[in-house]
Amino acid sequence: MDSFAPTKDDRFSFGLWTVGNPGRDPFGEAVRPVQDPNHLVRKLAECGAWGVNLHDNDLVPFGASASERDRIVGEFKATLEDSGMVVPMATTNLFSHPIFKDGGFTSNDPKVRAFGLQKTMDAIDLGVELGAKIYVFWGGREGTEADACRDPQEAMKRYRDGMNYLCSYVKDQGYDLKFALEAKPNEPRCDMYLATTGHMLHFIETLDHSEMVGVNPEVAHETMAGLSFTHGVAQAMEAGKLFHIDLNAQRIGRYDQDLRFGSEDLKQAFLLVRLLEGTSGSTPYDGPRHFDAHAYRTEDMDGVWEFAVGCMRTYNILRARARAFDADPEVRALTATITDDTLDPLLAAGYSSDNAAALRAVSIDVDATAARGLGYEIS
Ligand code: GLT
Ligand code: MN
Ligand code: MN
Repeated sequence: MDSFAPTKDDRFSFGLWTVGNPGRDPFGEAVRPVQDPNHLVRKLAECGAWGVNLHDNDLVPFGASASERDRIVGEFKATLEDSGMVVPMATTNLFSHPIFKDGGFTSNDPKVRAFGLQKTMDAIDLGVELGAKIYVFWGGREGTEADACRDPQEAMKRYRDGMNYLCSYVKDQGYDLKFALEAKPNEPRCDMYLATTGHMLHFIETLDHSEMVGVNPEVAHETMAGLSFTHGVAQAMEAGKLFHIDLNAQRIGRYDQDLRFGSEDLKQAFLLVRLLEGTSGSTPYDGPRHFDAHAYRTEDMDGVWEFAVGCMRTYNILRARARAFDADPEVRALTATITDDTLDPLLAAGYSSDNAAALRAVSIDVDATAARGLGYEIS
């Protein structure tokens, strides 16, 4: 019996575009055949996944007629039902079609912005019909190469107008749906707007209905820029804004690799799982554990299913390691908060002129405090 084998209780999900990724890249053609979404759902269920996510066009081809759409969606719902799988999240493809080549919501052309809204409203309807509670926005073409093409302040205003419009649409329909914004610093555009989770967190606070909007950080996207993913996620959690997460692996400075979870930088992966699971005592993340990754281009479909199970098992192994780490008395001693009967109440009381006078009167042994070794190198 494999104690790390994934089960539905782990709430692992994959995008149709991940296990269905045919391995195409800018330099080479597809290496794997296009997969039927229904087949992908059945195989994911067999592997121990709980959920499947999709872009509108992962399921319904661009330009399909209404009757074709209804047939495809009906069959997909039956497959979900049979396999006991759910659709926790859905999203819109606002990056593949040539109309979006210079942005969707931030385009200079109102026809493009209007089409982006039309397409997203249709895709939101589809996601809700399939049961999605989270709607992800990755602005894959919201950025520039010829940066003088628009005032970046104007781009922010248009991005905000788009989000406000769609929040109002969801509220008007009475949908039980939250938005999660996904940042990426570059690729496929030279420079993308709202490049990091931190940029997104501020932008969200400027929206009309900020309470229904959070973030969907992705390991690869923060790591590409050399940032600490764990710190970005922690900031989002602390703000109550971690609505969804994209787990994968990435080497710093590369293109968006979307590698198998834990296959690079295991220490960051460990710290991330520790944070999400709250093993050090913080409040855990309770949303889906979503893998936005794909198998190496060297693999056939057998390799893809090895990859999918590998993402989930690695998460479960790291969760067990994180629990053991935080239960270790030596770790607990090294990471314990230092208490001080005089300073703790003074710091907790916050500023007033009396408190500041009292704080200033405390004598702190600076040299002794600075000289203390913290023991983090202990082995
Ligand atoms: C695309 C992108 C991902 C996003 C997907 C959702 S689309 O695959 O690379 O990071 O999460 O829009
Ligand atoms: Mn992603
Ligand atoms: Mn990515």
